[in-house]
Amino acid sequence: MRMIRTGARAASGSCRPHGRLRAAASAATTALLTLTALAALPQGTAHAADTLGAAAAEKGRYFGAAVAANHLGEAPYVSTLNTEFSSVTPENEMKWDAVEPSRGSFSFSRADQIVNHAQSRGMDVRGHTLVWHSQLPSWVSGLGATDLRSAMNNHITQVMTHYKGEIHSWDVVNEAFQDGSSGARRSSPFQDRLGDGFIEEAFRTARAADPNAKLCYNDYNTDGVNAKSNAVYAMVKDFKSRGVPIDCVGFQSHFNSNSPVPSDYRANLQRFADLGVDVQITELDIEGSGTAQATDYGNVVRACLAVSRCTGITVWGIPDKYSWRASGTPLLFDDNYNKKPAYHAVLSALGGSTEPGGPGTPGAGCTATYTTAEQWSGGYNGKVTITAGSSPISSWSVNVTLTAPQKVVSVWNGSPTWDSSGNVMTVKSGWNGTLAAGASTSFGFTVNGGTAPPPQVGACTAA
Ligand code: 9MR
Repeated sequence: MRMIRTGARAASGSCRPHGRLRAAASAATTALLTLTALAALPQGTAHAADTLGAAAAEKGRYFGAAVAANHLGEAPYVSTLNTEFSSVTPENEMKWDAVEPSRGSFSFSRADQIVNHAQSRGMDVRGHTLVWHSQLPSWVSGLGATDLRSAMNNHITQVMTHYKGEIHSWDVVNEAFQDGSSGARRSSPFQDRLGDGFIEEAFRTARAADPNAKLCYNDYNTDGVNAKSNAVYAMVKDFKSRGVPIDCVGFQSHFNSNSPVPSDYRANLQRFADLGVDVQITELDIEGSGTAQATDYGNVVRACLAVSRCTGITVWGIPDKYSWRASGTPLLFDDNYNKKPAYHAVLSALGGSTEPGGPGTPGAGCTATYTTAEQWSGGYNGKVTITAGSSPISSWSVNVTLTAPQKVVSVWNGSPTWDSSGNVMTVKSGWNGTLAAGASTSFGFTVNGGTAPPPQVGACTAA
């Protein structure tokens, strides 16, 4: 059956819009249902989506996952994919070694499996990737310049034609720049034999093959402003000024403690968008767990939402166990497909609804951490930082216990009451009770009557 369809794709050589039309029809149906649902709600009741894809759609974005064809037989994998995501990226199935393992011999069956699944559910598909130094069959690396040029252009043309009209964005060239401070292109068969011009040539060939697909350059370690992202920025700026067809830049966003979410992440996305291209977060994963991981995920989503040309986010896998970095538990679902705090932070950042404290919402509530801000002989200023868990909160409360003769003489950014002993102070939020998932505020207090022992700060409770 696949053979017939593949043959038809190749033979027609023209746009096969059924996939896109089906997706559009499905989007229209969703829009209609959303409108109906909104109309049915009592006036004044906020409507909040309860899946990643639906919440992102309400913000005009897609929310996707990298998908591996060999997991499509696993029921909870498929149901999580179908329920939560509106876009898929084949994790490995569209790479050169998978689709053209020997010269001129194309094999699309694994990738087709993913595309068919996506289409049957009205999901978009990101194409990943056409020209990359990795997962490149050895026959390509062995070619001389002339042969390599025609092999590259043929590869782009054949693959894009097979999926013509069915891919919303293609990673045309992947990871062509070096890490570090050089800003140079990475050595690869393409770079070494064809020179800098191979990237431009690949984009021009891609535009001719499928004029309706968005053409992206995709890379990692380009998420903040740095030498590597500056080099990519200069290339995109040059392409735009010379009319080389490029529509989008993908920021892979693989984060861990060595490569944390940069503080200028949003600003970096924005400066690329300002060049006149869309930006997409293409391979998001963040190693870690609990509140810290949730906070990072929420910040990434908020950065994308703050940039109008950030059109979508793809996480690089569904459950942690299938991540390329499984030991770092970097994804939104645990090995049993339970939603992690990071999931709730993402849904909440997208404006979706999560049930605070409900089943499957570990990390909801708040945490309180104490530091001594200033100290002098006979007293100190204490500071307590309150951080919301994986769901937004509207008020918080913390107990602070002092040891006599220490006494609190003033409190700011919180509203205190004391127990009968005078040693236990309960501080409740005032104006600063409303916190987004993962967001923080603090209150402070001055103590006279000694500096030791430090105050005991109890558990934070939230509503
Ligand atoms: O997740 C992919 C993993 O299964 C492959 O073994 C690996 C091979 O290079 O590629 C992984 O995906 C990469 C993506 O295609 C490009 N950016 C980096 C990703 C993580 O390595």
